[in-house]
Amino acid sequence: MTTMDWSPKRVLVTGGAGFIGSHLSSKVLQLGANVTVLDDCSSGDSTKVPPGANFIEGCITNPEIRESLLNDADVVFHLAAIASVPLCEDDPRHSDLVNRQASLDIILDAGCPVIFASSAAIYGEPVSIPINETHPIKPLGHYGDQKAAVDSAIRSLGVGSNPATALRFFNVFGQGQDPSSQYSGVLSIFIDRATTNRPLTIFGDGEQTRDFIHVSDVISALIACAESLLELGTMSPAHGEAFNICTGKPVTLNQVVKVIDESIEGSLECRYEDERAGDIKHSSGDCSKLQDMFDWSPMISLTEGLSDLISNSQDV
Ligand code: UD2
Repeated sequence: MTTMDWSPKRVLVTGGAGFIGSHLSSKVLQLGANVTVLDDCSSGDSTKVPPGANFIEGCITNPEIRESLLNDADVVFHLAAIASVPLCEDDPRHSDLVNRQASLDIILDAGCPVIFASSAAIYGEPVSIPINETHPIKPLGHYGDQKAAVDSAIRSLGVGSNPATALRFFNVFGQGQDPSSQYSGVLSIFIDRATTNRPLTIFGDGEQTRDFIHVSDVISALIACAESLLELGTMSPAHGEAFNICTGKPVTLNQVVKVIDESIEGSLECRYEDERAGDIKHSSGDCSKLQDMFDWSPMISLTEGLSDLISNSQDV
């Protein structure tokens, strides 16, 4: 779907050793770009940085590192964050430094387009479903507050700034998501357990809904926005805007379990436990803004994405 020649481009991926960032770094390398990854490996893993990328181990809060890398970039994908909601709650001062302040510095100091990883967390408990980009911004905790502050700053940029856009990720899944933390995405946990004959734990009645989007569709959205900002600058329809990155096809956890059950050999055991404190019941996004503005559509269905994850974990 790419229309641009990436070969002369210098691409900075903050958080490029993480789940989404490492997929993105591989893709832009394949497109021929010169890629630099900045990651402090607090949650990322340096072994995920693709060969061929220039890897700088450091934090986005370090002004010298930030300045020197921004000076050498033609486009920045800013994905680095403390993405764990409980970690942000435990240390709001530190998470504010990383998720809000350093992010604002990157957006204001970059002399080039910035594509920022915002989050569906900024919507809080939905008041209407499906959630479109005009839905009220009412985050429930520090993580959502910090993402909302940067998202809002991007939306207030004028034509005199550098080009920037915010992509609000819903529940991203795919190969390479670490299942080992209790805060990992539910699909990586479920697949890990289902393929090792361990029971799944469902918090609540399993009727909560989520809009799961495959990481490869997230990457194509990031690239579509980057190309538009690179080509048109602040005249790009993405500049100063925010977009939902989702499928518009929510599923319940019980439906997810059914798909996994049909895809694995053997029987799947599920245990129901109390609902997780602070959980949102329904999350379902509307992605028509991005679809209408760019030639983008989610391509990988949940069933395809899950069966790919299952076959890969069974190959290991
Ligand atoms: C996502 C983000 C979170 C924050 C939040 C904002 C991830 C991993 N988390 O949380 O960072 O942005 O959205 O709304 O992307 N569950 C089970 N069993 C398990 C694990 C989870 O039943 O073993 C349930 C969990 O209680 C929840 C659902 O699965 O109802 C999805 O959980 P999640 O942690 O994958 O994602 P979510 O949407 O709660």
